[in-house]
Amino acid sequence: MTRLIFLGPPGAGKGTQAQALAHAHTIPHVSTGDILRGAVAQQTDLGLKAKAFMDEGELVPDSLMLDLVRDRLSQSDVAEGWLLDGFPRTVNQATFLDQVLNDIRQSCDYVINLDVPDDIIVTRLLNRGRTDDNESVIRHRLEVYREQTAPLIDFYRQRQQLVSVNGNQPVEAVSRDLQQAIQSA
Ligand code: B4P
Repeated sequence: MTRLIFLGPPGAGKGTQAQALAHAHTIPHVSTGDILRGAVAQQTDLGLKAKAFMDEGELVPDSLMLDLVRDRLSQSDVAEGWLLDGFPRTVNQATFLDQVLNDIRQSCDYVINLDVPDDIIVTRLLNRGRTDDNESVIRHRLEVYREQTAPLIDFYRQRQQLVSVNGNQPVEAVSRDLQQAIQSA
């Protein structure tokens, strides 16, 4: 059974690594970014509300995020394991996740922190070319990350759940280091 959280700055490769690992372990990859983009594409109520925040590089408010995550983690396909990618992004979201996991009698095994320098991130995201991938929005997402998400590194380190991996390597090398880190953690 595998239950992992992927942490790291925007463009660190959370989605890339979580998708590959989920496939290898045949467990669901739960990406809040993918869920939100799906909602935007389908123009649901959630999507219509979230779009402006995503386009600006802001976090989508907790009033939209929390129930969404609780509902997703209560579904039957994630009962045997999950990879959570992009959630939590704030200490408040992490505290909420603790409560949800406690309620459903689950716990997270490890929190994977992918380390990548800012300049590499900007280059990667400009190449990815999503609608929220222009330079000023990327720089703003990095600021939001430093202010609101980076404190989670210490939050999980103090709980001895943090595993850091160098994300500034070719995708296959990151995957290899990630597998080794999980096995030896
Ligand atoms: P996310 O979808 O989580 O996206 P991300 O952080 O930009 O990307 P990720 O780290 O997954 O990078 P990827 O693998 O794609 O968030 C998007 C937005 O949704 C947020 O800004 C926010 O508005 C909202 N949101 C999501 N969750 C939220 C939450 N919990 N609360 C509030 N708001 C929330 O990789 C990036 C690129 O690099 C790709 O092109 C990839 O091919 C490339 N790449 C990956 N690994 C590489 C490597 N090792 N070497 C070279 N290139 C690599």
